[in-house]
Amino acid sequence: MKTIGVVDTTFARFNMGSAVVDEIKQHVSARIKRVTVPGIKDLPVASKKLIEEEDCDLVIALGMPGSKDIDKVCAHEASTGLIQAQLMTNRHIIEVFVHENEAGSDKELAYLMEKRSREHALNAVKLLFKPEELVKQAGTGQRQGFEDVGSIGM
Ligand code: RDL
Ligand code: RDL
Ligand code: RDL
Repeated sequence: MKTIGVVDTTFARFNMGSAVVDEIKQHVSARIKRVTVPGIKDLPVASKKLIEEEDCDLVIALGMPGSKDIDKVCAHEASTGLIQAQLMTNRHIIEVFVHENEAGSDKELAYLMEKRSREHALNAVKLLFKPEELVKQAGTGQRQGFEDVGSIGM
């Protein structure tokens, strides 16, 4: 049985991890290892530990960069760390970030955080269990959260 790691943060304003676990369970039977860290800069090592110490085949890393400039720098650093952890372990870490200022209200932010988390959970399931389904979606302008933008050609 495959193992999926789920790591989220206490900094985020919506429980992204729970949305992901719920979504995964609707599609496949997989072992799930869940941990929570304070913030996005703690995601890379937590993800690497899930892969190396808990034998996860793939990790979904979830977080909410705040709206200040310092938070954008923090998000870039976290993202770089997540990519480095993927290259060190040769495993996918699906980064699910929702920037606090992508939404215009708390209600829209909650909607976006849940929707993007669930849509990337489905991407993770496809990567791990049915990668050919992603090939079918090549070039189709998929987005996570708000509307897909669509294809402009073949
Ligand atoms: O290792 C402890 C903290 O440094 C770490 O949790 C950081 O990710 C916390 N953090 C910031 O320090 C910051 O300036 C976060 C943000 N911004 C942010 O926008 N989102 C976070 N954490 O999840
Ligand atoms: O690991 C899952 C995603 O984080 C990853 O697929 C990203 O590459 C998705 N992505 C963004 O998060 C983003 O802010 C993409 C873009 N922008 C982009 O401009 N083009 C992409 N992906 O192909
Ligand atoms: O085209 C509009 C948005 O997709 C664009 O503004 C993205 O950059 C927003 N975005 C992020 O900022 C991010 O950190 C997205 C993702 N992650 C993501 O994983 N999937 C998205 N957008 O569709």
